[in-house]
Amino acid sequence: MFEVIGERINTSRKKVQEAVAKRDAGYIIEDVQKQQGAGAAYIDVNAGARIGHETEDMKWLLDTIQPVVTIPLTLDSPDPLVLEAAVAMVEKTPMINSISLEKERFETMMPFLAGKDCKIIALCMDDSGMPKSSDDIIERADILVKELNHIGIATEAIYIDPLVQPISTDSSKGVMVLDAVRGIKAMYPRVHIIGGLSNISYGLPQRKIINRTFITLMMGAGMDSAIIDPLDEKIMAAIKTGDMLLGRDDFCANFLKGVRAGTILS
Ligand code: THG
Repeated sequence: MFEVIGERINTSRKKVQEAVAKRDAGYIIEDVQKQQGAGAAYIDVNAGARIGHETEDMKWLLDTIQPVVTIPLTLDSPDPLVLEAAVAMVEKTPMINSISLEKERFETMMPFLAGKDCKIIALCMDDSGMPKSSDDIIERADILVKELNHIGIATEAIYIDPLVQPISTDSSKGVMVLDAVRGIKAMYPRVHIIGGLSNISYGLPQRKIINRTFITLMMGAGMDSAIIDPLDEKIMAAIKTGDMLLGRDDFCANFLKGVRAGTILS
């Protein structure tokens, strides 16, 4: 089944930032319980927006969230030191978000990840920047899988993020990432493909219909998880319907459950 990573606990969101600044645990607890109830498989935690406070904010968020959810956490930071502090605090096997091929990040993250029991999001990013073609994405994914396998991380524990880019500035960006996902899955059928979606619609109006259509195309290409808002019923309905159409919903049971609950509508 498709895995939804709930994206809402991110201090780039105004209300979350306010709650974190005030140490308002009630707001955070209610939000994560809603995300879990809506079907999130993981809760992404990103404390990056209050400059100079990331480590302490991350620790406070983990202390606040961990006792009230049964699902594991996705620890979201570009800073290896923040990730180390966060990994040391979690009880359930976490998903680490993320490693990339950027030299400094790669070289500090690899020794730390060696032999660890965790899931890892690997961004197809290197020091030359965002990938420029589907072959670029595939080549970077190949290096990431080989390197992570080499330090004892199983392919099944790797989530490749091909990096979705805006279609508004270059109309080939959708096809570029879809081709890349098919290429990566042809090479590594057991690797997971993950991503944020909102970048595809950046700069355009009516973004949600773009994100929703794109996620079903990505699912067809082989994406099996995404960092999204699980409280968005329409995108969740598209994902459940996609799972059913791709043969991942025995007897259409989850689809029918969603219809009975009133969350899946035509
Ligand atoms: N890949 C990986 N990790 C990621 C991303 C990715 N982590 C961060 C991000 N992208 C995904 N998380 C979010 C969290 C919140 C929002 C978007 C992505 C969000 N955006 C509102 C918007 O775009 O309208 C902001 C509005 C607000 O302030 O509330 O909420 O791609 N590996």
